[in-house]
Amino acid sequence: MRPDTHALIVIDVQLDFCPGGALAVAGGDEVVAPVNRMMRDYPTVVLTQDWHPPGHSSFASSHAGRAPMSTMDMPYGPQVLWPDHCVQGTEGARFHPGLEADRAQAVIRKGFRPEVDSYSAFFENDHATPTGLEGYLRTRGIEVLTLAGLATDFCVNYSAVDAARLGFDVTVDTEASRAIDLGGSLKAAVDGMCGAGVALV
Ligand code: VGL
Ligand code: ZN
Repeated sequence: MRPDTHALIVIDVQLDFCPGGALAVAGGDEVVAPVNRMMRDYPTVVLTQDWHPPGHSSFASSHAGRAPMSTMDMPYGPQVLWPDHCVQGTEGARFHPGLEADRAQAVIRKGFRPEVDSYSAFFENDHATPTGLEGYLRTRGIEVLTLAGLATDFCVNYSAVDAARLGFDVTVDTEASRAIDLGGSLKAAVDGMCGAGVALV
């Protein structure tokens, strides 16, 4: 068992990001077994859950004439427009049924504000609005984070870079993560994480 200062952050292991889901990540369901194994080693486990209201501004369907996977300028910067996914209360928003979600002490839901997306577990995509996860971890004395889940190049990447900037010691477990890889986004994410001091194993 890891020391009490360590936590595992499991990013968005939800049905819509698994094969057959609305925004399926190739091999997304393959992270379930390694994540379950890792959870046994950590005294603190936090799950994140992408949790959008219907008509969310990150959905291509919310913008007339816009195709999924295109990019749109938002007041907070460029935003990829996604197929509708992880709508609050729907089957696709549920955790993968094989995920041992009962092991988690906290679940952070994100992306619930209609006008801004939230890739990171720490801040919304305006890079300013906190989710509260930093406070949760700090008040519990946690300093060392391992991240795993979906997707390596979006939510895992943004979460890892924010965590490193906040001063946490951060490792991403790439075997327990899978990427969307949209237009070179995986390479950019790996470079960005390495530049921010995130360890990739
Ligand atoms: C994610 C795109 C949109 C993710 C969430 O979990 O990586 N990607 N919403
Ligand atoms: Zn989303």
